[in-house]
Amino acid sequence: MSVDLSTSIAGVKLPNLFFNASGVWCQQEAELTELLNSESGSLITKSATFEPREGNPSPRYLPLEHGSINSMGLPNEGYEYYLEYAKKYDYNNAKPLFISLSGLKLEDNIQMVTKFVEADLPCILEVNFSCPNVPGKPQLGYDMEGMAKALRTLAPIIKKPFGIKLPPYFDIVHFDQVAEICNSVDNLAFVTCVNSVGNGLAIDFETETVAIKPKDGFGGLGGQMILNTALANVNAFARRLKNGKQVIGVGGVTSGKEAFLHVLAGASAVQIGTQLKEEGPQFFARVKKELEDIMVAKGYKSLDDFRGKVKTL
Ligand code: RRO
Repeated sequence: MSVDLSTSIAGVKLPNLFFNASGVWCQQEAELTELLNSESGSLITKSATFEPREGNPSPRYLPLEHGSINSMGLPNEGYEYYLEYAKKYDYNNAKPLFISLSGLKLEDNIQMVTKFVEADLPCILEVNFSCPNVPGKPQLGYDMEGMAKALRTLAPIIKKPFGIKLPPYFDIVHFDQVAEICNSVDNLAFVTCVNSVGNGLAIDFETETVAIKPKDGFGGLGGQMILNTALANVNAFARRLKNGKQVIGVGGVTSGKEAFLHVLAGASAVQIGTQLKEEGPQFFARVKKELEDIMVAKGYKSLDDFRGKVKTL
């Protein structure tokens, strides 16, 4: 029996549900080419700011026993680099292109989305409301009024379906509030849950020293240790979003099993962060095969057969 891993996001078909989480393997064109040559179903570029940025001092990423910590500080080539990439991208290729934008202020996001709209390209925008690592810049995702204002401003400019990258939330009231804001924006087509769990601290027992240099060692947590937070956020938004709005799951996927759980919680696509960084783009072939094997064993033929169908007690 063959199974179908294809999905659609914002009305665009992906040959399979897997792609990179923005920030991993996607800052420069050579990395994006490797994603294109992998078995991913799509690809997304590193969050772009208006101007290029070097980001925070190194070491700024470290794998941990059960995941990772990072405080990259938004290193990127500046939005024009990704706009040029999007202009020359071959959209006949089966993989749709997602572009992540992360302006340091609303005015920057307005200017960047305007440039993408003017270029009239078939790429899909994911606006990052949740970078936890720029010193002195609290993330928009935890400022309900700021997020509502940004969405009310950006959505009419973008016009087409687009998405936002959300931080993890830890309170039911916050799920309700954010979902209400999202549901009020017609062309918001998807939310990507979750960005890294912000401002964790890893300390080496032997050397009694923090793991990364920026912000006295504070950084976003990713990988296996955030799986359950990610699943909760995926499911919370899948339950609350209306009118066909979708959830892209990200967080803690190290094999087909966690990808299966993300879809069961309600994810329409699944992004890979830490595991892609550690294993490289060949991870996509493995995770696809593992999810296919799970689906065969359980008798599911397509993602629709079990998406969002987690049982409660
Ligand atoms: O570049 C980063 O430090 C970073 C970003 Br923009 C983000 O959205 N999430 C993350 O874990 N790191």
